[in-house]
Amino acid sequence: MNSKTQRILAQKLSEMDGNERRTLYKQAAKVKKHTRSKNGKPDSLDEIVLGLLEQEEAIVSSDGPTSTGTVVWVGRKTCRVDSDECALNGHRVAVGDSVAVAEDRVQGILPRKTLLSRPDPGNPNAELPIAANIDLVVIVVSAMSPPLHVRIIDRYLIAIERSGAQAALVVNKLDLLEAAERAEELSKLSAYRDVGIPIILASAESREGISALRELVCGKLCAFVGHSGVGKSSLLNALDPGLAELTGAVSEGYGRGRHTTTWSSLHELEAGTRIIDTPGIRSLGLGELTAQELKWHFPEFDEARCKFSDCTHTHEPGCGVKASVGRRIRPDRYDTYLRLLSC
Ligand SMILES: Nc1nc2c(ncn2[C@@H]2O[C@H](COP(=O)(O)OP(=O)(O)OP(=O)(O)O)[C@@H](O)[C@H]2O)c(=O)[nH]1
Ligand SMILES: [Zn+2]
Repeated sequence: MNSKTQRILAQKLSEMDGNERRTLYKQAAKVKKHTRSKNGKPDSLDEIVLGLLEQEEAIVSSDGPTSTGTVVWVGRKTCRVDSDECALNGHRVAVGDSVAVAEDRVQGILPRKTLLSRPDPGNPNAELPIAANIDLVVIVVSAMSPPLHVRIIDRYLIAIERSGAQAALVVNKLDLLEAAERAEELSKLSAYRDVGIPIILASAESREGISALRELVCGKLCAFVGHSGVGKSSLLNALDPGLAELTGAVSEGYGRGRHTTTWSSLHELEAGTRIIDTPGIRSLGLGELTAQELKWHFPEFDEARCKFSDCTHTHEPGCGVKASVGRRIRPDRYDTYLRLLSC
């Protein structure tokens, strides 16, 4: 970055408050983590920050009167931006996106803080957006009925890690466990606790843990994920009785074509807390985890340049990935990989 661009950046940063600057640099760090350099020389954090600011300005100052808003629902050709229906205009928007709109047409997508996505089956290098700008993904499991399985947690964690959002774990239906059984069930989660993922023990039935959950989601854009029947709707209902009715309406509305436009996939709780609920989020982590998908979720393994093309990175002597654990590859990421392989 030369001194002129440094001055431009300093000027732009001086017009922002401390919070805005922190958010911007966090966002830039995520961009840096998920983009590979084209010429072998990665962009510096400052260069990425400037790029994000310029991208935002270019979109907002495009021709004609432009407003910005949040995408609350996405259809095939249109989306809803706050309460207005707009043409997608060729943009691949996701629920949660901030977009610029002019004449009821999306003009551009503002830089995303986070992006939950899945690999495009037709193109291994492309991704299909599921939801944007989510701050926190709450993984819900139940202590019993259905019993606690950790594999699904790992499936969600790799997707959340890639998105840049925070993860938290809620163990629901604690009321179904005898006090003596608690310790044994919860020992299954020690690996997650050790890496600092917040864990809330809860019961939508007895309301244990509900105030801790409310505190956790407060002011954030969240998604609740988990197997069917673990109690996601019941927990949302415990947080806000009006909300569960809305989410119920959305799930019954799937596949009803254009009528679904009257609904929103983004629901507001008290204190600016918002919950995204879409078919894409509901199907996250379900289905077979293919070898290609596993590879897509661990891009840092590629950088370790294991010299064996068909290596499982588990027991092979001389494996480059194993040699990088604790250096280029975080040990907890490698543990997640091993758990996913062994199930
Ligand atoms: N004992 C007990 N039952 C619960 C609790 N939370 C939910 N349930 C019951 O578990 C069942 C499933 O709850 P839901 O809230 O519909 O689960 P869900 O995760 O939203 O399920 P899907 O909508 O299918 O994804 C219902 O019969 C609830 O009454 C709890 O804390 N304790
Ligand atoms: Zn290897």
